[in-house]
Amino acid sequence: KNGFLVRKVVADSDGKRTPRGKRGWKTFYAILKGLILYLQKGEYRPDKQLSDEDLKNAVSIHHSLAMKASDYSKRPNVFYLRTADWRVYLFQAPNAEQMQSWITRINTV
Ligand code: I3P
Repeated sequence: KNGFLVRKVVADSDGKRTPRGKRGWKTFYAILKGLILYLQKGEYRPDKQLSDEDLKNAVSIHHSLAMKASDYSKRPNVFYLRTADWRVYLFQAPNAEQMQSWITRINTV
């Protein structure tokens, strides 16, 4: 599954609160391949290669959990992703249908 997602990093590994200055919303083109969610920066082209920075932003979704962020009301269509090493991200999908589709895909790999 692919598509645009806007990401906010809430907690780093071990659940440590992400420091100020690194908590802003950023748009990525997300590519879910196997157990990795790749987050590609910049303009989308179908044939574009992942940069070193993109690879650093990749998230392992093995033993992760995605769920609707019902407690987050500043933006619509936002879901949480909690990874096995207790990183926490918020992702904003373009619409409710896309949000549900990402949640289902992430939770059923
Ligand atoms: C963050 C940015 C986020 C905001 C976050 C800020 O600043 O303004 O949009 O989250 O607030 O820390 P920076 O880009 O300097 O990291 P919201 O959009 O959810 O308000 P937070 O620290 O309360 O999460």
